[in-house]
Amino acid sequence: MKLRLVLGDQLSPDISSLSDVDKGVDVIWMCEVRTEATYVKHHKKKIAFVFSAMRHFADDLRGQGHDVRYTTYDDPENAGSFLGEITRAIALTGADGVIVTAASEYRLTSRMETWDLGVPLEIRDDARFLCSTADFNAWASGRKQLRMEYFYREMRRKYGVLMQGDKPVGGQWNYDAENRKPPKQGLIVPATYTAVPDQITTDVMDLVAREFPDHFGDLAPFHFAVTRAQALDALDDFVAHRLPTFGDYQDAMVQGEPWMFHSHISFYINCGLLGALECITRAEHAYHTGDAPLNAVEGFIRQILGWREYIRGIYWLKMPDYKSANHLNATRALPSFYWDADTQMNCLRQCVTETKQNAYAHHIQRLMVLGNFALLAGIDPDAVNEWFLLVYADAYEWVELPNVTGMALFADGGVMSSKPYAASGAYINKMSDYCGSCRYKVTKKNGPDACPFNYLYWDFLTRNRDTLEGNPRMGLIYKSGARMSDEKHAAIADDSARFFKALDAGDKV
Ligand code: FAD
Ligand code: DLZ
Ligand code: SF4
Repeated sequence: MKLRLVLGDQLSPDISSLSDVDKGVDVIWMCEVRTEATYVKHHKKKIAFVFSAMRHFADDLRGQGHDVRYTTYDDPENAGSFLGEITRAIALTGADGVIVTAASEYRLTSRMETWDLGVPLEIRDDARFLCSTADFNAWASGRKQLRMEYFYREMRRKYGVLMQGDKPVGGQWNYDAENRKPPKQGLIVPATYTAVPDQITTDVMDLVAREFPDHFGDLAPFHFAVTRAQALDALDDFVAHRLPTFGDYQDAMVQGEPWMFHSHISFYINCGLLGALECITRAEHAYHTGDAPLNAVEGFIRQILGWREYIRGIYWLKMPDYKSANHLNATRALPSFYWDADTQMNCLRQCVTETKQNAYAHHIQRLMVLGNFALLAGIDPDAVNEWFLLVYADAYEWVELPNVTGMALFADGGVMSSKPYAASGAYINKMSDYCGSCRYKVTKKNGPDACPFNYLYWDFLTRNRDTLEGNPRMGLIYKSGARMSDEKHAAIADDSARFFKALDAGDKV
């Protein structure tokens, strides 16, 4: 008799640990454990989501006739960790072996490899990703530079997605240039999918309120899908109502519209309720039936078939060193407004507030507002990573770390992106309506009323000149900086020094 351990982000009926499960003989073990719920102080909504989805998944498996043993967080017998639980499970069931799918994160898989259980432990590959770590490593080996675009094209060919023979449908691989429309006035954004919490979710919410009162974020209202059927409804809802416009407004931000035209399915793909390929197939089908244009469908598919797989490949290629990367030697503490949104910078106030409410922010909010500020202000990557890992319901280290360390902070020195995603207030003003109701003036470059992103942008370039000036993609910007007058440079330095002094003193900036 084998024990099959299923983790909270392995809620897929086709998970490799269950592929040959012997119904009526083997025991499937699932557990809510303190170590996982507290290795960072996850957003309350994230814990509620994972626990509720786990409990529903266990019920689904039971409905299919499996023997599932489930340890709830408040069970007095709960051993508090996976190792403790699996040791207890072996003693209880007399299992002669344990089978588990490798954890998605280095932290856990490396620990699992050291488990001494007294019975054989089989750790199986996670076959749910569309590019295995071995295939990614083979693709990466010998390349001087890793770029997502070339990886993505190979994935399109490999899976025959949006292909006409060996050519991309429409003649172009990438319609990114058509995915950058600023929001127009009066844009109507469809509501996101909302599920009504059932008794299981309500019980979990009570537990989270009781056990994790000091964790970040609002627990209610809670409307995430927590079953596979609901997650499929959420996917259908996206394809029907938001996919057609996804491409146009992929980079746009609108005050009071946290969800925009994005899919809001990362939570479900990452925990296993949805398969990556089925999301891609549904979007491609909408293109072929004429229900969504190519720029939208290609843009969406690129995120999943390209970015998601690429990010995961980079993670396993570069761990464990990736975790301590700090190419720009950034050391500033995380400002308190990342927790309480108490800042006069309206863009940051909106993005933190929505993160707190929803355990979600869309990509451009994460990258060009929250990440951009951390980059410009030189915030310690460890602190930024911890924040991003705990605030979002879709956050697991394999996907969070490369996005933060690589994409947002350039802390990996260019493994992920060829240049830092640094931007002044002009970008945020172009892609959002945040600046209109900000205390700062985005058109002002210097002085106490100027948008801090404007002078911090140039201060960032000056501070990191030695590291960045040689980057071929930064040459033009450094040349234009060199044309600025000495007075202008002095004003930038003064404004930045004043801003940082206030920030570091804990004043409201
Ligand atoms: P959509 O915009 O609708 O995109 C569709 C899907 O594509 C997503 O559901 C996701 O599965 C995938 N995808 C898109 N971009 C990326 C990307 N850069 N990396 C990996 N997958 C991607 N994503 C996470 O899943 N977890 C994280 O912890 C996370 N942290 C991030 C931190 C930063 C600083 C940045 C810049 C990005 C981060 N992302 C993370 C990527 C991206 O922002 C989210 O996947 C996306 O916002 C999820 O919302 P959505 O489902 O509405 O995505
Ligand atoms: C995110 C999470 C949380 C909060 N709690 C649990 C848990 O109690 N039990 C569990 O099996 N999984 C949980 N998870 C998801 C795990 O953290 C995730 O499976 C691993 O981090 C993958 O490396
Ligand atoms: Fe953000 Fe600057 Fe615009 Fe204010 S003016 S919202 S700080 S970009």
